[in-house]
Amino acid sequence: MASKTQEVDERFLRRALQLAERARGHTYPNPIVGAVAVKNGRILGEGYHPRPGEAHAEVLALQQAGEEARGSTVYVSLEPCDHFGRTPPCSLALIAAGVARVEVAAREENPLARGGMARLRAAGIEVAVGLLEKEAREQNEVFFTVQKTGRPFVLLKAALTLDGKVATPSGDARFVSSPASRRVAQAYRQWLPAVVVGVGTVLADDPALTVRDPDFRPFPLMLEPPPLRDPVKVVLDTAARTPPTARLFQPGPRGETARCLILVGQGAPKERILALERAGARVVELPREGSKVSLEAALRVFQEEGLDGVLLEGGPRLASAFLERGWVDKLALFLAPKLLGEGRSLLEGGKVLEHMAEAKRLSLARREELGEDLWLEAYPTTE
Ligand code: AOF
Ligand code: ZN
Repeated sequence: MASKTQEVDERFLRRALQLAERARGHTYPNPIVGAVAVKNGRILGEGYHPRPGEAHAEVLALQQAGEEARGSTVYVSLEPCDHFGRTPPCSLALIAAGVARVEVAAREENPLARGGMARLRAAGIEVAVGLLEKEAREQNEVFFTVQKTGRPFVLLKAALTLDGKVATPSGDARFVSSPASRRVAQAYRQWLPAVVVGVGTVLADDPALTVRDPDFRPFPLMLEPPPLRDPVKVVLDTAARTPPTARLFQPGPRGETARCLILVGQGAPKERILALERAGARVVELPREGSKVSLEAALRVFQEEGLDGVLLEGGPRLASAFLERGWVDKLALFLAPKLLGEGRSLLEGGKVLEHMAEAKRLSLARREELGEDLWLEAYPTTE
């Protein structure tokens, strides 16, 4: 049974995780981090890291607490940093403020920043780690995946009929899932820095790829929605067939123009590239792999552009290519109670498997009803 002090610690630590959520989608390449300074059961200061280059969560919480921070416990969702990055080390700020105890949810894994807990302990501060670690790691799964794999986090999102179809044979996909599902699906666009589609999806659906009216249920720790912002819009388009009049180039619901990145294959027609640039896109020519733009080269562009996480929104060939290479980190699927028969599948063009035993296995992390639809989140299991 959890002790009374553990219950108290968990409550304040949860508050730190909730504060971090206020900046979801705004901190890349940094994680979202929240901190709370507490003395005698009373919150003296709270903070969260709002965006890269700005103050860290602990520093803001200490600032708010002022002199009172001496002798306090600071609860923080991520191990305090121990490096001079764009801002000075939080470890030194905590030591200077004279805090008595630091309770950390998840350990830092950025080799440049880690070491905060060791420095605090060496300065005689009591440090505990591991409470709400699972929640804290999940909250920053993009950040932790990038640290681990050295490539962007990829989330495959799709709406399917019960027979696994995402569109009719002619490509009509409007709409598979209900409005309630589509609002939840939009939250993923706010979370990840970029949304990626194949040119086939642009030609078939002409999607705007904006965040309009999201329902933030994917993030249970979120108390209030963060400021809305659109993701960078990326099209994989070997022959530069994206129409310059496509909706994705148009200003979003808040009047802003999101960055558009069109990745074309070497030798794509120059006049089409120019037309896309005139429409406001940045066009990058990439080597081909077979008849398509090299996905490895595309991932490198995402990295260079600071796009630490991408939302794959179709189509089936792109989804299949990413999955086969082992580059899909998570899936978010919306299953509508419909049957289509012939149609486009979630995955197409991949290796044909002989035996059921070879099927790609997933571990389900969420199964929820969303009106009539079923909402699933899953992780490919690593065999
Ligand atoms: C913390 N508290 O609130 C955040 C941390 O360039 P800087 O100085 O902003 O450092 C960024 C790195 O610090 C980032 O990559 C991550 O490892 C850590 N983020 N650490 O103690 C915070 N946002
Ligand atoms: Zn820091």
